[in-house]
Amino acid sequence: MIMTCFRSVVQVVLFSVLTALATGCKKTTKPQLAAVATLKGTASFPMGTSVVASPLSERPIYQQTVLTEYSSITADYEMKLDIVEPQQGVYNYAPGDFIVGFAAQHHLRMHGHNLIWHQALPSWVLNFQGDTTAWENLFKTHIQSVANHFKGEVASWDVVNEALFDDGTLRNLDHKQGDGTASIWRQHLGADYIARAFTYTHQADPNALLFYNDYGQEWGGPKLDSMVVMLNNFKRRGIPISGVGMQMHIDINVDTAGISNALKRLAATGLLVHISELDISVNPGNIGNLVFTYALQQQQATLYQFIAQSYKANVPSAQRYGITTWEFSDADSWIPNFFNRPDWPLPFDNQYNKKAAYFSLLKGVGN
Ligand code: 9MR
Repeated sequence: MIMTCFRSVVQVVLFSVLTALATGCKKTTKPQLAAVATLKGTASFPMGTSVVASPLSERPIYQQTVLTEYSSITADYEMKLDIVEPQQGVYNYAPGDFIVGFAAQHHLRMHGHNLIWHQALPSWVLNFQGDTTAWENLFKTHIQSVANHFKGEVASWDVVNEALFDDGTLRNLDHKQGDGTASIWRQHLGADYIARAFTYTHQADPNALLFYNDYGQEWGGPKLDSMVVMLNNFKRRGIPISGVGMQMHIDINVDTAGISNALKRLAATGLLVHISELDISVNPGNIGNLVFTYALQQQQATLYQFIAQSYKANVPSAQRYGITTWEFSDADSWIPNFFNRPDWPLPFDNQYNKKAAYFSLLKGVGN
């Protein structure tokens, strides 16, 4: 009797001690935090942003956001002709090298931007005097020097940027002389210079994927038509082109059917499709004292989600090169400076906080 009682007491004490120990153990185990979703962790295709070297090296929140959210980067301007060759034969690769070094160190895809553009040209190019052969030599030397320098470090290039006028014809100096929209390349090199730019780039870096990059495809009409004709023509001729970039500098009044139509038609070329410079302006009317109201925030957010969903719906997965925004914080967007107006086009606000646009983009890229 005494023994049985003793045994029960021991059992109760033992049970209590074990329970206490177990509870104690549980208490000291840290609760598992649910991982916070990120753009790159959620999308099944690369998520990119353009970057500038100085904030990337100097501003911790900028660098941290790039590393947390994105798997691909593009340089805003550090690889353009006016920066890499400010004077003929004088190369300045340091800013571009910093960005490609950052990409390599953190295993980010590096998208090169750009080799041939009618803007961002230094005066030595604008004032260059020479015959057709001399121009061809300048053109080829520039392309191959830059492609060769970044070879093995960039995955891809925007080889030619914005070669078409909005009416779908090729930019050239005869068309709209003097207003800055013409192309000195077309003037001196003839209409087929775009194809040759691809061939020259491919000779210098056969492993890089080569893109034609432009804006306004979502308008449909002659610009999209001409682009599709040109891309199909390059494919038929065996010109080494891998993809097309749809910049998508759009605003909240955009016709969404135009976006889906453009994605569908560009995907039908069989090329990779990159949404390459996305931003969504909320102040296309240039209103000086505009307030970024809740309604505007929601309107913008809905569009970000729509674009991601339309991209998935219209571009087959094997052709999705990814979605890249042009910078990621409103603090660093080109739009307020360029148009001299308040605007809030990107997924992060001026303080690098996530906006409604961010959460909708995140929802849109997920499955
Ligand atoms: O955002 C870029 C800005 O910082 C540069 O000063 C400018 C000139 O190099 O280029 C801007 O980027 C443009 C891009 O290269 C092509 N599509 C339009 C972009 C905005 O103007």
